[in-house]
Formats: sequence, C-alpha cells, structure tokens
Amino acid sequence: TVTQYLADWRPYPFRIARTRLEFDLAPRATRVRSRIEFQRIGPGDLALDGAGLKTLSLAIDDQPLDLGLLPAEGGQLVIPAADLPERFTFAAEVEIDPEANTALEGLYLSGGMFCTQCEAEGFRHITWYPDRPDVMAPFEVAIRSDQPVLLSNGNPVAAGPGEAVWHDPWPKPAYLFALVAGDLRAISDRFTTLSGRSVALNVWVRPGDEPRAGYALESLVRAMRWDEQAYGREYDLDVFNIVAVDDFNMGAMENKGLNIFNSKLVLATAETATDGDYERIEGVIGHEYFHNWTGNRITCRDWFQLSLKEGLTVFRDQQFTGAMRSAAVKRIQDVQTLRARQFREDAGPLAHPPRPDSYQEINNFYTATVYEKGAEVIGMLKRLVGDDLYRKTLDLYFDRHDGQACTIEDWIKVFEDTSGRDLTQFKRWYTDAGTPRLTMAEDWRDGTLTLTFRQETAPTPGQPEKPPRVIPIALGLIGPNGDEVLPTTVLEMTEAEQSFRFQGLGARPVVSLLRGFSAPVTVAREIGVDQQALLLAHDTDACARWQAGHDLALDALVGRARGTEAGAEFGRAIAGVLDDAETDPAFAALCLSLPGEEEIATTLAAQGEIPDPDAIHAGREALARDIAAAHEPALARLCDAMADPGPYRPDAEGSGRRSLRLACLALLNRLDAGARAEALFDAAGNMTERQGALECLIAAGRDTRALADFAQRFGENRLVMDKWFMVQPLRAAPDRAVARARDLAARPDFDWKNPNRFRALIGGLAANHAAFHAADGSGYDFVAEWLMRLDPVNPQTTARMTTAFETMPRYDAGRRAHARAALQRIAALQGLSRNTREMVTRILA
Ligand code: DPP
Ligand code: ZN
Repeated sequence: TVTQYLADWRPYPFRIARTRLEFDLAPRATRVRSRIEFQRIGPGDLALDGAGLKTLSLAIDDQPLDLGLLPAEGGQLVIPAADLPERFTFAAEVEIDPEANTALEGLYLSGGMFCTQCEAEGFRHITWYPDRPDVMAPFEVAIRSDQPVLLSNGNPVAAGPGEAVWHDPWPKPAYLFALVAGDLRAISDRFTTLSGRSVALNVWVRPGDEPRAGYALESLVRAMRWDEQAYGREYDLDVFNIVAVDDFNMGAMENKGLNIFNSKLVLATAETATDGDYERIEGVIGHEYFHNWTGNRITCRDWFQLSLKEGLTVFRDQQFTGAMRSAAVKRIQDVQTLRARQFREDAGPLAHPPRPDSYQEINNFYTATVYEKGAEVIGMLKRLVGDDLYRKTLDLYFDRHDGQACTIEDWIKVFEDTSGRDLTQFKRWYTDAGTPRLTMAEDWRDGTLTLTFRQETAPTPGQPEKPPRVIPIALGLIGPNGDEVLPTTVLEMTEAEQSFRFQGLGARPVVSLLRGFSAPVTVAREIGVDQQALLLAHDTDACARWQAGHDLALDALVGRARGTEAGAEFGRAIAGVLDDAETDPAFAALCLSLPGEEEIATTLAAQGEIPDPDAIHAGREALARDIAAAHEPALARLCDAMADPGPYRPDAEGSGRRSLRLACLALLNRLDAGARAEALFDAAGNMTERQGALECLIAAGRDTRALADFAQRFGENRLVMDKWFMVQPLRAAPDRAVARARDLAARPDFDWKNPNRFRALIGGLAANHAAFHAADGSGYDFVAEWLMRLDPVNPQTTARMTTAFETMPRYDAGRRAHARAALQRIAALQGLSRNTREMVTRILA
C-alpha cells in the first residue's frame, strides 16, 4: 500500500486546452473514446491514471501507441517526455463494465440508470486521464444511448434521438465530471440571476416521483438567491440539473451543472419524509449548489486541501439553513453534531487535522474533521476579523483565485491581506489534530473578576506536541438578578495560560462562556448548579443558555451512570423550561431531549473513567422516568398543545412544534408503556409524527402491530422502508437489538448492496450504544460480519462504517478484546480493500 504525502506534491507538467469524450453506453460494455489536447508547461513525463480499464487503443496525434506501455495492473500509464511534442492530442479508446461496478465509483448502474461518481478518484475508472484536482479543462461530451434522457456537465449543444452533446466551458478537474442516462422526468423552474441571466432548473427523478421533488426544487431557488445576497455569487451556466439516484455512497455530489444526489436528499412528501429530512434536503441542496463557487470555480490543488472546499461549503450551508430557519436552533444542532462526531473522532485513533499531511485512501478523509471542524475554523476566522471584513475577504478570495486550484495557504493569505493580521499561529487549527481543552478559573475581589484560562491538547496519532492555538473566547456576564452586565465580548487567547480582568462590577456575575460556541474546544470550569440554572433561565445567548441546561442534564446522567440518585437540580430546571416552552418550542425541545448514551460515555471517558454502557443506559432510562413522573401534567399538556393546527409545513415553526411534541412524548413513553405513542402513531398525519411514535413504541416493546402497519403502508417505498430498517435496531432494548438486527438482515428485502439500506440496518445497530457495545461482543461481531461481506462489493461504504469501532479504546478490557478480535478478523480477510485496510489498521494501532 502506498502512502501519499502532502510534501510530495509536484505541479503537473501539462495544461489541458480541451477534453473531448464520447460514450457509447451499454450496461456490460460501454465504449469511451477520449481526445485530450495537452500543452507542455514544465518538465516531465506524461502520467495518466487508469483503473479497471480494458484499453483498446492509445494514440498521440493519431499515431497509435504500443499497448505494451500499459502498466501491468492498475497504476499510471507513463509516456516518456522524449516521445512528446510541445502540444499534442492524446487519444484513447477503452471499454468499461458499468453493470459490474458495485463499488459505485466511476460509471455505474443504479436501477437501470447510468450515472457517475468521480470524486475523489473515480474518473480513472472511466478512462486514462490526469485524475488530480489541479488539472482543469473545458469538457465536450457526446453520449450515445437508447436511454431517453442523456445528461452531462455544462450547457446542451445538441440533442437528437439516441445522442446528446454537452459543452462545459468552465475549466474543471475530472472529479467534477458527471454523466447520467436514464428514463427520467424533470420538474422544472427558471431562475433569473443578479445580472439578469435566465437559468433553466431541473430536478430529474424516476417517472412517478415527480410529486416528491418539489421541495428540492424550491430549496434550489432559495439557495441561488441566498448565495447572491450573502456572497454576491451568481450562477454561470444556462442550465442547472439535479438528478436523484437510489444507489449512492454519499449524500450528494457537486458536479459542475449536474449535481447527482442520493434520492433520500431529494424526494420528500409530508407522508414519507420527516422534518429532519426536509431540513437536510434544503441544507444539502444548498451545500452542493454553493460548491459551484467554493469547490468548482475555485477548487483544491490536491486532496490534502479538501477542507478548503468542504469546510467553507459546510460553513456556507450552515449559514444558509440558519437564515432560512432559526439561526439559534441551527447553531445548537451543529454544535451537537460536532461534539458527537468530530470530538469523538479527535479523541480516538482516527484523529487527524483538517488538513492531513498523509493518507493511503483519500476517500477515508471525507470526515467530520475535514467537514465540520473545517467549518468551525472558518467561523473562528469570521469572528476574529468581524462580519464586514469577512465579506471583503471572501470577495478577494473569489476575485484572486477564480479558475484556480488552491491551498489552505492561499485561503489564509486572503485573510492576512485584508486584515493585516499574522495568522501563522491560527493556521495550527488546520495542521494540528485534537480538541483543545479549555479550563477557566475565576477570582473575584473588590468588584474585579479575573478569569484565568488554560489550554491543553492531548497528543494525537503522530502529533505528540501540541503548541497553544489562537482561541476566540466569546463571553458575556450575567448579574445575580439575571441581567446581562457585559454583552458579548471576544477574548483572543494565544498562550497556554492567560488572564483577563473585568473591573467595576457591582456584584459577582456568572460567566456566560463560549457564546455561540465560539471555538471547537471542550470546557472545564467550576460552576454551581444555581449558576447553571441562572444561565439556563437568563442567558441572552441561545447557545450558552442551552449549554447550561445540557450541562445540568449531563451531570445528572453521569451521576446516574455511577449509580447515584443525581438529577434533582436538572429536574427543577426542567420546570422552568416547561413553563416557558411555548415561547420557543424548538429550543424547549432541545432542552428536554436528554443527552444520548454515547455522549455520556464520552463525558465519563474524558473524566478518566471507563464507561459502562449498561449502567449508562439504565441510568438514563431511570432519569427520564423520574423527570417524566415529576412533570407528567405539564408534559401531557404540552404534548397536546403542540398538535399540528393546520396543514403540514416543514418550516422552522411547524417542525419546532413537532419536535417539542415528540420530546414530551419520549419522556411520557417511560410512564405509559407506549399508550400515547400508539395513539399518535394511529392518528399521525405526517412522517415526523409517525416515525417519532414508532420509535417510542419500539423502545417500549409494543411495536408488533405498528411495524406491520408501517410495512404495509410503505412497503413499496425504498426510502421509507430504510427508516423501518433503521429504527428497529436503533431503538430496541439493548439486550434484544442484536437478535432483532440479525432477523432483519435475513429478510429478502434487506438489499444490502444498496448503501442506504446497509447503513440503515448496520448503522442503526452501531448507533445503539449499549447494544453495539454489548459485553459479550455480539454487537461487534454482527457489524464486523457485515463489513466483511460488504468490503468486496463496496469498499468506500465499508471503510466509512468501520468508524463504529473508533471509540473502542475507552471501554473495559473485555469489550476491547471482543472489538479487537472483530477488527482482526476484518484485517485478515483475503483481498481486503485498501480503504478498509487503512481504517482498520489505524483503529488497531
Ligand atoms: N463533495 C461532496 C460533498 O461534500 C462529497 N462527495 O458535497
Ligand atoms: Zn461538499
């Protein structure tokens, strides 16, 4: 296995003036003819990437090349510099087999439809090409096929029966190439850009799915308008196409002018999609659209720079969702996701910086760190320079780098140039792994509050030393009567230890710390429960307010996991939340949803303890029951008051009310053994309520009738049945979940080669903390068995799912031994993919 190093990057010695491709599509034998016009710009041989190609001919300026040049298996085709003129056309004809392509990289079939996925290195499965992001070219693509709809990037040039030609004038790297051919129907709209250009918008789906594509199309229009308003970015082609496909390794892909989406991120109706699905559809439609500027017009020089486009584009989609919905709720959700996924990654054997400096398989680096932490780093830059300068900096970035393949250094430089700051130390956020732990000590005397902060980052694989970083600490001060005595102020911490003084205070205030979650750090501070309750009641910053309640809940849950009766203070605080719930239902729902078992385990581990999954589960159930018993009337009243008043709308207000209703229901469920849930399941007018009720019924062990009813209603709908496959292993009682998952896996409709279905069932079990970490190893064994089965079929999805094991080092010796044995069985598999091998090796290290 070859490790790639950032330090080894060298410029490509050729420029491509034009890339022409011709496809004769056939499921088992597609012919691809390429003509690539190269021009030398530096010294070196011509190296072309190819994988799994049956090469029929190669030529330089129409002079055939000896096929003996072809590499033995895989690898690069190298044509010596001496054999090449300054300018030449390289031509190849290859044959590929889309039907055999179960890995879903390159050109493949999904339900009879041809489609592609080329990021990161899929194009080499289509033809010989410099498959690296810094080689950009305009593309002309001709497609011949009997499929009725033939699409590629750019603008349509010609279309006749059985043939279409597309031209993409914007130079792009091969990873943004896309082709689709199938029996598709569009729902369409038009958009007029800032400067008055008219753009045709299409969302392409299978016949019959048209009524489910409307929300995606509306989201696209909102995204286009928002990017013009917020960033001054205008769309640049005559058409924008989105295609929904059922078999897809990721969420969606930003191919120039032809985005390809996992159908679960396109198709939605009130009956089939939850509020969360709608929000994700809007967010991902935005994300892929925003890539047109941050990713496509300005792309990455190499894959080590992946966060350059992903961190920035996640940041932009988060802003977009915040603007379309509730900015405060969105921020809290993002903080929760970051903690659950990225902090977890940063604390384990897979920790890596947002800009890694080596990898074996780049597909293993599409991670929470590159994406979500990458976005947090940009949030910090914005906070440090301020909103106005942020906008000016982005203008400069677009201006200076349009059409280029860039690096993190280029990105940092635009901030340095507009702000005059030296960001050398700040850059550590990109190059250093690990989550800093921020400790705050308080000293109060004579009206002066002195805050002393210390920062510390634990070693991560390959990075023993962690010099201090720049940490923007946003804080405010709340007086004892609940009034804010200091509005949000941003402190810039740059040293390992640093003090800040606040003078002239009348009475000792409570610090509202890390407002807006101003830096991706963990916080340790001495704070009493009364102070936490004061912040929960009075903090003006929604994030810090929610955090105060969340900390109270976590303290109680950690106490319960240790076998104490903790939770009285949290119970009292809940009374205030319930009283106030109707003023902001979405916020109240966030406060009423108890932190999950995984987070409790993380918290215990951070305090140096070995988490016991069974005790964590039992303790959390007990606390939920106590809270429900103490507040039953208020919870029941709210649950009814939040019933949908009118037609279903997937907006912030409607989804906020439903989330509060379901949060109350989940607590009451512990008292009534599913009685309320059953009533809601039967009366549900939308999938949000139906799925919420079903999850309660499964947790209560009262699900037989509901599951049968659900399957009967939605048996024909793959996306809805994915939910059915997911919620059972996820919500079942831990001692029954593995057996249940095994039963489900034996069903004929467990179509495990479909990534959505596989993730639903296997991922559902892996997300049931106490079941996956069962003391007898049965959870690990089940997941490992299926990973071994999937690896030869689909290495990418297999490798991603090995992350279920990344927390293994924090558990007891018995569990660790079971997990290691399961991973070693995977490692010993004959012909294990490079993808999975890299992941398993890192986890076992
Ligand atoms: N580039 C895609 C995305 O994150 C993933 N392949 O949008
Ligand atoms: Zn992206």
